[in-house]
Amino acid sequence: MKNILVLGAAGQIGSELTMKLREIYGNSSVVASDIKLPLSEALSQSGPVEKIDATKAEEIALVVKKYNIDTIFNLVAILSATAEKNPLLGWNIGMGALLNCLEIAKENHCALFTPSSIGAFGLNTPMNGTPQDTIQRPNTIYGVTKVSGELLSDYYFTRFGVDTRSVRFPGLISNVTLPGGGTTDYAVEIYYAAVKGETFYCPLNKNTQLDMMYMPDALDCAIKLMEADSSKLVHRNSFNVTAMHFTPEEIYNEIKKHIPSFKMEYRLDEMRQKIADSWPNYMDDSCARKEWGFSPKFDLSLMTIDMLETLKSKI
Ligand code: AKB
Repeated sequence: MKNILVLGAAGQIGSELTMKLREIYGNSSVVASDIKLPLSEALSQSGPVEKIDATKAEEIALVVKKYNIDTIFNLVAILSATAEKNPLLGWNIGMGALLNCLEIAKENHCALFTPSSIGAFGLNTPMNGTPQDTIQRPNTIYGVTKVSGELLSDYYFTRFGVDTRSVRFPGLISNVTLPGGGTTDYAVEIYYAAVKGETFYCPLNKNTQLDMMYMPDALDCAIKLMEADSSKLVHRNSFNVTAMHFTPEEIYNEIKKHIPSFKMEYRLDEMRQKIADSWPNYMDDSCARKEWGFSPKFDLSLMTIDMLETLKSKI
């Protein structure tokens, strides 16, 4: 990777991935873009910034040519719960941006990273130890776009030789930019409530177990996959990756070890619960570990220490 374009740089992943890429590959080599400017001070002051609406192919193409881009991180998506409220928007944004990226990557010989998600699975997928290759019949529009995206990305690789790579991210927990409209967002919001001394109202029931990952591991994961030796990749779109799995009750109890006065109550969000119930309890990510050395560092306990320390100094 020499010249990199990040689409969706203002988002939960983009805001941190852009800074990490700049640290590794040099500030001027990483272009941060989003549909709305200005970006944060950190992003705007550390390197090039461009305004791009990723559903407009010509806007991406212009920037790809201007900076001689060889790698695109396409982080444009509407998360599961928001997409479910506006399915057409979810489809148009997710698939529109992806198709544009695939075509532009084909024409300009770029490598392309596009996250998939645990949302690419559905009710008839094996829930425990979900295999890399298994039934994918999601019942959400978010999941439908993710499966379609995986298939299209593999198609562009086999048909046109475009270097497409992807992972099925679990819920991502971070302390820089809040996610928005996801089903797993509760696992971020709970830390903010704990540090602010507020009662947390959990939208999922106490037994809902889901895969999760701390943002530093998610960033390493995306970069490591894009740097991986292509001849070792048996799979491409997309690899199961996970770092931990827990229920709301388990994360609550972990936080209580540090803040014993913290209180959580359950206030179910029916739509989010339905979505979460259709996702795996935990995935088998052995292919990612074997094919490109995926190895996350943070478990629930280490992540909780780091999240609480960081948020205490931030809030
Ligand atoms: C969501 O909850 O929609 C996302 C995801 C797991 O893809 N965080």
